[in-house]
Amino acid sequence: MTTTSNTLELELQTLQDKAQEAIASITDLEDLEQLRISYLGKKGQLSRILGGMGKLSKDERPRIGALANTVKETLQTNLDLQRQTLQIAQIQAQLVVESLDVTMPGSSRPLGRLHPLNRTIDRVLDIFVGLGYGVATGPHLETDYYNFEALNIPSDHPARDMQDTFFLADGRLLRTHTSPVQIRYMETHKPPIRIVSPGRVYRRDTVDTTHSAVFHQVEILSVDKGLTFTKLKGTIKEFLKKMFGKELPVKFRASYFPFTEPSAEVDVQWQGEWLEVMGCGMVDPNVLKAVGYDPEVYTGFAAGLGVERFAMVLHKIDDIRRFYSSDMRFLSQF
Ligand code: 2NM
Repeated sequence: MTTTSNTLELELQTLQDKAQEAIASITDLEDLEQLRISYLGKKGQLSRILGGMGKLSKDERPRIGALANTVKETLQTNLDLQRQTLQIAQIQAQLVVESLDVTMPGSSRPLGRLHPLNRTIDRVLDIFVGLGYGVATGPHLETDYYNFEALNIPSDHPARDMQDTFFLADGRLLRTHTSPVQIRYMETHKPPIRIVSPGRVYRRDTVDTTHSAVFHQVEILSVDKGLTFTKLKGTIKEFLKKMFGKELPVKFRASYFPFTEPSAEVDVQWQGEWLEVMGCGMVDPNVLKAVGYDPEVYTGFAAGLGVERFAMVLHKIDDIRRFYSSDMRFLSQF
């Protein structure tokens, strides 16, 4: 064995010891790759040592070559193992940082809800839709004809004072009830018809606990051959039963509306009190004539309720203005 081969053998052994120590102390994947390049890369330390093999004799070369291969494989294995260890450590660290405690309470967000007036309207509509009625809506700005004339309320009629009206300079007005929607519907549809009309209405009233200049109505209208007051009563009783959740004593008390004859107010006995909840009647023949229906062939019944008033008696609300004041302490109760 020559000095050169001994020197190379020693250098290889030293290289392996140094490299193994360095590999074990590395904690970063990027540093580990730099280390691999510096030992096993093309211009690395192992290549440099092997550059000296040219000086070896032919019979020394295989032994040193084999040793060099072993060193290379050993270092490669150590590098691979250390890389795996670091990768696992990196994933573990990431899992700690990114982990979520799914048992932690979430941040709650306030949930929106429908306004009690809209909830009341929706319930009324659901019931009449269930009875075969279609929903009809129309303009809030109306003409004198649709709001009054066609509804059998001529200009000198005292009923015009009953619903003091907001007029525009051009003679148009804010509808005082949803009935004009039904006039428009009858003008464009042949009987039989069954419609329910919800909407906002306007009256020049002094605001107090039971009056608002803007409020809401739902009106129903049915026109067909052979409709009678008895059928009107049956419809209203069925509606009230569904609205109050059970059958209650109901009273039809004679009243007056210009657009119905006969007319009645409907009272319902609830929690020991008689409550006036709606008005109704058989559509006046003059109204049927105004829309081109023959009152000798068709009869109609109609009914209307004030949504605010209905919700007030149902929920024992003392002041109509509570509906419009956006007070969450009030609104959250419904
Ligand atoms: C009510 C009471 C009685 C009513 C009448 C009509 C129409 F268009 F057919 F003539 N619509 N609604 C009516 C009848 C409304 O509300 C208290």
